[in-house]
Amino acid sequence: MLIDRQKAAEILTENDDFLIISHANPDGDTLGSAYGLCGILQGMGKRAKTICADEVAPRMEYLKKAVIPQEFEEKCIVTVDVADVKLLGALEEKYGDNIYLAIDHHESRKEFARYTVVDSTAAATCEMIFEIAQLMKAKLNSNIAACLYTGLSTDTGCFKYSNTTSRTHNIAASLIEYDFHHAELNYKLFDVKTRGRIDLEMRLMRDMEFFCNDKIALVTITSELMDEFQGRVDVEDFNGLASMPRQVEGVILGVTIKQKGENVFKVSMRSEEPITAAKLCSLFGGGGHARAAGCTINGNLEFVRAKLLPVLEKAVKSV
Ligand SMILES: [Mn+2]
Repeated sequence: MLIDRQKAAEILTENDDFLIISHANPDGDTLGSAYGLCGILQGMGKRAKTICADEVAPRMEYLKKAVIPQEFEEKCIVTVDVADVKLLGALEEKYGDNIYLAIDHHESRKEFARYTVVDSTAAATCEMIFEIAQLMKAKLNSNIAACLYTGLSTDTGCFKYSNTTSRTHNIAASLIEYDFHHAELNYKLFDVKTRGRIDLEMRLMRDMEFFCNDKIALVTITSELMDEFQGRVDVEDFNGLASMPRQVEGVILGVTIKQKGENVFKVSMRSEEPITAAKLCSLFGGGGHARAAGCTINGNLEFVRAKLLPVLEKAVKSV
C-alpha cells in the first residue's frame, strides 16, 4: 500500500525492534539511509539494527559511527533505497516476504512491502529520511547528519547531476549545521582512488579506442584484464568505469564492454543528445535511461564487436 511521509513517520514512531535493510552491492544512499535511520530510531529510545547482503566499502566505514550495535529479535523490517525485492541479494530469501515498510525514491520499482513511501522527485532516499525524521521531531547528531549527507552527495555525483534540486541543497545545508567534516567526506568519496584503480584507469585509457572522428570512445574490460589486476584492486574498483569514455571532449557516445562470462559481454553506453543510449541498447535487447543504458550480448569479443560497432557508427554518422 502506498503511503505518504506522515504515515511512514507514524509507523516508525509506533513500532519498535527495527531491522533496516540496504540493497546488495550497496551505495552511499542505501547505506547512509540505513545507518542514518537506525541512529535516528535509537536516538528515540528504540531498538534498531541494520544489515546488508554485501560488505560496506572501507571508505564508507564511518557511517557505522551513527549506530550502537544492538542484539534483539526484529519485529519491524524496513528497506531503504530498495526498488525491487531481488535487490536484497542473499537476504531476499530470509526477509523478502516480511518487509513492513519500504522507503525509496526510484521511479521504476516493483512493490514488495506492506507499506511503501516513494518519492521519485527526491534526489536520494536520504532526502526522504531527513524529512521523515523532521515529521517525527527526531533529534539528529553529527554522525547521523554525515550518513544522510553521504546519500545526498553520492546519489547526485557530489551535487552535480540533474536530479539535484534546491530541496537537496536546503537539506544538505541543514545537515552541514551538525558540524561533521563534509569536505573530507567528499574528498574520500569522490577524489581518492586506490593505487590499483589508478593503474587500472591508466591501462584502460591507454587502450581506449576511438571511432567516427573521435565521436565514439570504447573501453574494453576482459576477464583476462580483471585477472591481471586481481589482488591489486578491490571488486568495487571495477564499478563506475562506464563514465570514463565520455570524459573525452567531443565524444557523444561512450561505450564500455565488460566481460561477464566466457561468451557473455555487458555493454554500457553513455550518450549525449541527440544519441539515445536506451534506443541503441534496445536494439540488442537491453534498455535503461535516455543517456545511460546497457545490454548484454552473447558471443566472443570479436563477434560482439562485429555486431555492435557498425550499429553504433551508423547511429553517430547519421547525426
Ligand atoms: Mn538512491
